[in-house]
Order: sequence, then C-alpha cells, then structure tokens
Amino acid sequence: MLKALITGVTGQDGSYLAEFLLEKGYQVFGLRRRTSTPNYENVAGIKEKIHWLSGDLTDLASLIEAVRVADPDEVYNLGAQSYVAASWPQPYATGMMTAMAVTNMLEAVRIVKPTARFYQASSSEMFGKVAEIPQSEKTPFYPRSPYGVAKVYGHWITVNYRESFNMHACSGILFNHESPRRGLEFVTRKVTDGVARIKLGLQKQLSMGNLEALRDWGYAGDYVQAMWLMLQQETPDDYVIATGEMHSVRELLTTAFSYVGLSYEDHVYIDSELVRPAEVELLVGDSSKAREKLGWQPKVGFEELIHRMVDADLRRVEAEMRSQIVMVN
Ligand code: F7E
Repeated sequence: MLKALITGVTGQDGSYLAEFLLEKGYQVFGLRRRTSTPNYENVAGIKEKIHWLSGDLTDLASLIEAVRVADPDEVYNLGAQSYVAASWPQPYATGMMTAMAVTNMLEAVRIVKPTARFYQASSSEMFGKVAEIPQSEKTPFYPRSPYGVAKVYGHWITVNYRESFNMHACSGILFNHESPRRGLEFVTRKVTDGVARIKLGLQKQLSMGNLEALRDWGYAGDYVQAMWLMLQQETPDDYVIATGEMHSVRELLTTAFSYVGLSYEDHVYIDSELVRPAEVELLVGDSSKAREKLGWQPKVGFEELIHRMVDADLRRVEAEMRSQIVMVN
C-alpha cells in the first residue's frame, strides 16, 4: 500500500487531496500542529481514516520524526501562511511558515527518506507584477507581497534540492483555486458567504477591496489531481496549473449576486482598508505543459464553481439559523 504524508491536511487543498488519495487506496498521514482550538471541519468525513502525526513546519526535529514514522512514498507540502493580505502585517511569520518551512520539509525528507517524491505548493502569486500574459513555467517572477516573496523562495529551494540531491521534487505553480471549503477570508468565499447571509436577511452590506483585480479561478478538487499526477511522472518537473480564463472581482460579484436574484450594487461598498499596499492586478495561466505532459485539464468552469459555492453557503447558513432557533426554543 502506498503511503502519503500531507502537511496542511486540514486546509482546503489538503482535505481534497486526502480524500482523493484515500480513494486511490493510499494510507494517508496528516501532520497537525498543536492549537488550542483544532478545526477539522474540512476533513470531517475522513478524520478517522487519517493517521495523525503531530509536528510543526517550523520545527525540523518534529518533521524528521513525522517522516520517520510515516515512511512515505509521497510527501505533499501544502501547509503555509496562505493569506496574502496577512503577509504585510506578519512578514516574518509568513517567511518562516511559507519559505523556511519548505527547507525544513525538504531536509526531513532528504535525511530520512530521500527516495520519497516531494510536491511543493507553489503559487501564481510568484508572477505578481506580470512580465507577460498568460504566465507559464518560463515567465520570470516578480512577487508583490511578503507571501509572494516567500513562495519564490519555496519554489527555488525545491528546484535546488532536485538539482543538488537528485530528489524527485516537483513544484506546482497553482493559480487561484476555490471551493465551498475555501477559508472565509479569501475573496470568492467572502462573496458567496456574504451573498448567502444577505439573501437570508442576516446582513445587508458587504465590504470589499479592489474590484478590478483579475484572477484565473479554478476548482480546488480539480487542482489536487494535478499534484498527484506530477508525482506519478518518471522525471520530476514544475507545472503551471490554471484554467486559462480570467475574471474580475466585479464579475465574481455579478455572478454570485445575480444567481440569487440580487444586484451587488445595492449591497457592496468599498473599504479602503481592504485595498492591498501592492496589488497583483492580473493573473492568468498557460497550463499547456500540464495538459500535454500530465493529461490534466480543469473540469469545473467559473460560473459553475461560484454557483456551487453560493448553494453550499446558502445550505450552511440556513442550517446555522435553524439550529439557533432550536436553541432559543
Ligand atoms: O484575493 C481582491 C484582492 O485573497 C483575490 C491564495 O490562495 O491565491 C490566493 O491569493 C483578489 C486580490 O486571493 C477583496 O485584492 C478585493 O486581488 O482571494 P484572494 P489571492 O490574494 O489572489 C494565490 C494563488 C495563493 O497562492 C494564495 O495563497 O481579490 N479583493 N476585495 C479581495 N480579496 C479579499 N481577500 N477580500 C476582499 O474583500
């Protein structure tokens, strides 16, 4: 039986990947760090099937122990401080968790199980102030946030371990990918949750930042399959994963509000605090290498994705309202 170790397993991508690997018959090990209020919401359906290991990405000894116990064939490094806006007020912590932690994880693998295949969650944020449209594996990086800078480090240290130690290490340059499991602070989920609350009468207004930003939004469930495909190749390499379609935050608002018969202009106001110190204006990926070499392609389009997220948030908020009524009575 193949064994996989996932960091960030309770996050959006980690949970979809764990489900995908369990279905393929893998034994899945999940690294969890100690917190006073653990959150297993995303892995609720598979919590008992995951072998939990305690560790912290900033603590090499704990990672060495985790790799020793799991003895994995594949390691997926998805854990990080992943919210771009939080990386300005916490640049050092972001550097530790998003950049240096990659070295820690690579070191743990190199020391304990150098034959294990390694996946690094790299990001389209590395392209930042884009040098060309669309962005491919050959596009130079120009990060625009402490988060983007940290991800560039993570990418290059992964490439370096591949070239220095001949490790099977891959970097997946994933463009934005969303789902009902996306954290509420990210723009798609913030909007779909806001739409549900406004539709159900719990809220009237929604604060937003830059509505003109353009992103290439795909479905997280499609994207985790690309991670796995990268590690099944004989030769390790780096791949852009994207839909190739670009939409603005304004279009996201129109799509989500109109789906429930509302108009975003009646509810959205701009809060200048939400406008970032340096913005990534436009991202759109060219994933032709992944499509040709991995046979990967996205299945869920933009509209369907946003509609699914609105539906899921309507269901969740309605259920929360019902349980509150039950509690009051
Ligand atoms: O912002 C604009 C914001 O926070 C998207 C992470 O997974 O994808 C994600 O990074 C855009 C930006 O994602 C609001 O200024 C407007 O232009 O959903 P986001 P992100 O920063 O693109 C990449 C690939 C990653 O690697 C990251 O880990 O939307 N925007 N108004 C807003 N964004 C937020 N969050 N909230 C707003 O109110």
